[in-house]
Amino acid sequence: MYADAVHDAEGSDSLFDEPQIAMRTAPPIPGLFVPPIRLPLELANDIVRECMSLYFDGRDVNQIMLFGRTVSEHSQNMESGLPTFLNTLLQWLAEMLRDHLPKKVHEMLFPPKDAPQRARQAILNLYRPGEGISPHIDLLRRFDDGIIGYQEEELFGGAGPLDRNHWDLYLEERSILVLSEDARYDWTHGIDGKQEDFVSGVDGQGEPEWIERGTRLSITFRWLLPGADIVGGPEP
Ligand SMILES: O=C(O)CCC(=O)C(=O)O
Repeated sequence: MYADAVHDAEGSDSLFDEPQIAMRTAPPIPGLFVPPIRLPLELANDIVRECMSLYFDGRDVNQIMLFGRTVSEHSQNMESGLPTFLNTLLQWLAEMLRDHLPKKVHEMLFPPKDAPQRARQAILNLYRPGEGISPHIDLLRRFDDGIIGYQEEELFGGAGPLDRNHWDLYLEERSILVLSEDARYDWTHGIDGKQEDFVSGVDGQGEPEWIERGTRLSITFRWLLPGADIVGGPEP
């Protein structure tokens, strides 16, 4: 995954077509968090199984959007509207991210039960090797601050020098990413459509290596802004 400052119209690919080296740790973009935790293998396998059998197997689709409902304060099921396996994932994320995010960010992503209820949207994206997603900022008038991403398979990265407004980040299998504040509003993010990525050595040690892409499944959660669940009007 890479991040570009929106103000940087030129982008920052190497002038000499040298491959950029993907970082393995998050660049210093305010509001971007890539905590050093991984979804447990068993839970990850369950999620892949559910996603593939419910949405992708035998169908020529690579993206699914799911919408949660704004539940009433009397509802027992706080995540009503999303399938159970996504609620299980959210519960795990809420627990595990607690020690890795500022309290304010954690509460934005996982509000206390007595906070006003909001509706989540989940997007499942399936990427075959060579596929990516164009740089973008998630829709400003549809989604609020606070985006959680989970990726099942390897991604890529590469790091520009510090004085550039472009960063390449290699996201390890089963890693978690949070976009908030500047990272959500002032930077675009995207995935180059490549077959392999040039990635820095583990812990920044050793030679960079080429890593072949596999099939990648990502799940992202967003908050719908009030009224954004009503479709059919002008695009927010
Ligand atoms: O698949 C990803 O990790 C990113 C997806 C994304 O940027 C999006 O759905 O807006």
